[in-house]
Amino acid sequence: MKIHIIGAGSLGLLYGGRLAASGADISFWCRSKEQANLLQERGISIEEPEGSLYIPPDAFRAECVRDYHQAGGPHGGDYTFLMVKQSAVASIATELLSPYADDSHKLLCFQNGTGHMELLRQHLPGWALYAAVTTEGAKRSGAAGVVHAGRGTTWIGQAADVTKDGTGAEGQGSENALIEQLNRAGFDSFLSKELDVMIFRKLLMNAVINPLTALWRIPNGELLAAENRVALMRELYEEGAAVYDACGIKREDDLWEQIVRVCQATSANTSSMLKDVLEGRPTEAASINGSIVRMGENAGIDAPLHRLVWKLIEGIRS
Ligand code: KPL
Repeated sequence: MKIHIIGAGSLGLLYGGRLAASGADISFWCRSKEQANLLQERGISIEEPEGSLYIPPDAFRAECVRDYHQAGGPHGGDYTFLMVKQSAVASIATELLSPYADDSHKLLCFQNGTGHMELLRQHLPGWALYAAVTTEGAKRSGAAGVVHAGRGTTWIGQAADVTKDGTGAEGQGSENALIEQLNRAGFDSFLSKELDVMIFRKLLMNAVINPLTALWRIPNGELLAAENRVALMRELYEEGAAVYDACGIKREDDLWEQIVRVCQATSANTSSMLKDVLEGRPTEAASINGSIVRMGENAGIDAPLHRLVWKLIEGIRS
């Protein structure tokens, strides 16, 4: 299976590295030429709890996004994994992928938060779009290394308005092959028909875990280490759940327990929002907590705690 991976951050390297090790044909599209060269010189090191995994440079390709069009863009790939932050999705759609807007390719979108699927649908009418929701924990250890900081689950679901003619891509066969490939690479993966449930499940997980880890500058597991921290998590959870109920969004009865399990399974991980804060980058707070606030507004209910953590996070950088 040939997979293009746009974005070689912690999750991109983890998925691409393990997929390459399991025999998939992987091309990384990196933001900088320097990172592409480094990957191509050094290979990728993945630190797993049970030991290190080294993926030599001849097991994959790494190029700079600037060379994407010249190299044929998405052509020849079975799937393209979009593994950049929410904030980079608009420019990837308009600058990198728009020349292929009407072609029929398959794009798997790994972003946290909401809004990216609608935006991509607007810009890529011909593509089959899939949301990939993952609770895998990964953190960088240098430009060519990644620590697999917590095992999780990956759910993949196809957007309902599949392609512009409404026929979908090539049907379930290729999706099953993708799931098999991901499982061979060590990712516990499933196809889901409930795209909304999986997106909103992850949204509330991120809305509870990410801002608190970023404000307190602690790894995910530390959230559970003190009663007052758990109490605030629970308040964020309850407020988010009330917004979901007001909007008629289905949520599982054990969603709170799932959030606690994700903290335990990724206990050593630095959440993506904490990483952004530590590196002085814009965070995804607006599309995570901000998204819950806006959903509440539309349904006529206030979500003051989500608004507060969103604004506190944004204030760190202003
Ligand atoms: O999605 C994550 C993130 O950090 O954005 C979790 C699952 C919380 C892992 O850290």
